[in-house]
Amino acid sequence: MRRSRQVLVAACGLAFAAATSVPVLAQTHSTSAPARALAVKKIQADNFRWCKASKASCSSTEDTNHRTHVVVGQKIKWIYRDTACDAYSICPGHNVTFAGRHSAGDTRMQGAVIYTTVFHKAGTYNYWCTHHKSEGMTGRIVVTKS
Ligand SMILES: [Cu+2]
Repeated sequence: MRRSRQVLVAACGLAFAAATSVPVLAQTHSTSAPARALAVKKIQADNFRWCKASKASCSSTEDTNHRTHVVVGQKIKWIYRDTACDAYSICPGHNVTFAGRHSAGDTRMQGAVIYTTVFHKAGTYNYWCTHHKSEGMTGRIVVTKS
């Protein structure tokens, strides 16, 4: 009995994986569920720039106006990893500032989250660090519906 139940569960799992599962999930959950199901998009602050958290480091020449694509409801996290900023005793750290929202303040601690946010409307949103905007520490979040 137990074995046949396991086989049934495994078969259901395969059938579920083979089916176009995303639309089914979207239909069976409430409107707040997709935000939890989506992977968190992580952006790092490094070399006085913003770039993908999966990169070893940001490029001070390539990552000005760094672009990040997310979908509506997807959480975005900015993480401090800037050893270049650490090397300057006068570096204030970094903040994340949009025209209509911003981090609570500056962050200067390895691995710390500078800011977390979610966009509920599709569009393009520019952001920057107020201290280093003029040096090129600027980015853009492109939010699409799906
Ligand atoms: Cu900064």
